[in-house]
Amino acid sequence: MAKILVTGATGQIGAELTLALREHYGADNVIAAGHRREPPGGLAQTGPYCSLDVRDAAALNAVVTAHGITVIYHLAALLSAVAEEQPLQAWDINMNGLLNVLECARQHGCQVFFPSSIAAFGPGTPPFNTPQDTVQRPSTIYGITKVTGELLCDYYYRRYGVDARGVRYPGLISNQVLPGGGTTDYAVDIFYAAVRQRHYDCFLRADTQLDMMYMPDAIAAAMQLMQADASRLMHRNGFNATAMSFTPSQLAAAIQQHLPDFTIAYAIDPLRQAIADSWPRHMDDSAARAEWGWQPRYDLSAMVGDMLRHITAKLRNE
Ligand code: AKB
Repeated sequence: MAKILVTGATGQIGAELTLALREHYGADNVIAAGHRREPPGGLAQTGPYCSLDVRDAAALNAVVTAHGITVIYHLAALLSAVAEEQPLQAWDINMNGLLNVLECARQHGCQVFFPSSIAAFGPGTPPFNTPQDTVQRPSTIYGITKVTGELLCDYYYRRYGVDARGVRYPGLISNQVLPGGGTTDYAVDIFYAAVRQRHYDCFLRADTQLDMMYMPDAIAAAMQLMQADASRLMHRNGFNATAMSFTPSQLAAAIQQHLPDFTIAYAIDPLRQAIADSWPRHMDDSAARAEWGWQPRYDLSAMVGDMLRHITAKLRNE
């Protein structure tokens, strides 16, 4: 039976992934690790939790040894906008954290999941039907850590046989834990504002088209890729994976189908707009579909209906 460690387990992906892994592999087999000393509600009640800074290699090794870990989902990282405010810290957490995880995986024979991002591309990348293998010259520190991370994972596989795998996530939309400091966060914030005050001031331009994915699909992608037959994988890390691609004005129109009095205005944040403008508009994810059967369940309209239902219920109970 797999013994799984999830780093960054208190974050947007980590919190939901931990619960899904516990459901699948048994609660005691999934150790959640986060930077907070006290685990947040759901994580504490459903299984083991430890406080861990991934930059501390000795502490990471101790957790892996103590629990006999065989698989690491490494999600601890700073996101794009906050990384741009603190580039040195972003490098430290994103790169030294990953290097520690890969070294630990090499020593203990663990499988590794590393989430890359659309941020691994840059202004020189073809923006539409962005190929799986193409120019990767990101202009953000976050993107630089993601493309370097993809290369490091490939290196550890080739050089040491570490079974590292990963996808390039687009913007992720979810309703449990808020994203912290990303450029695509508007696509989550908008739902809370729509339900609370029927109005949202968007920090990206109306026509900023980006790839997106609903969290249940993001969780399924990670688990499916990790379970995929290795002999079918031509790539291993940085699989393009998307579910939908829309602009803020298209998302607002989809919300207005449910809440006709919802309005949107635009108050552009130059930092996040510049980051978004450097990313592709819509990726070609045919390699993921062919090599491990990637198939998203939620399109724009299914995601919007589900998000509004969940956020309405959540805010009613607050
Ligand atoms: C961000 O906006 O930084 C992230 C991402 C696309 O990687 N959501």
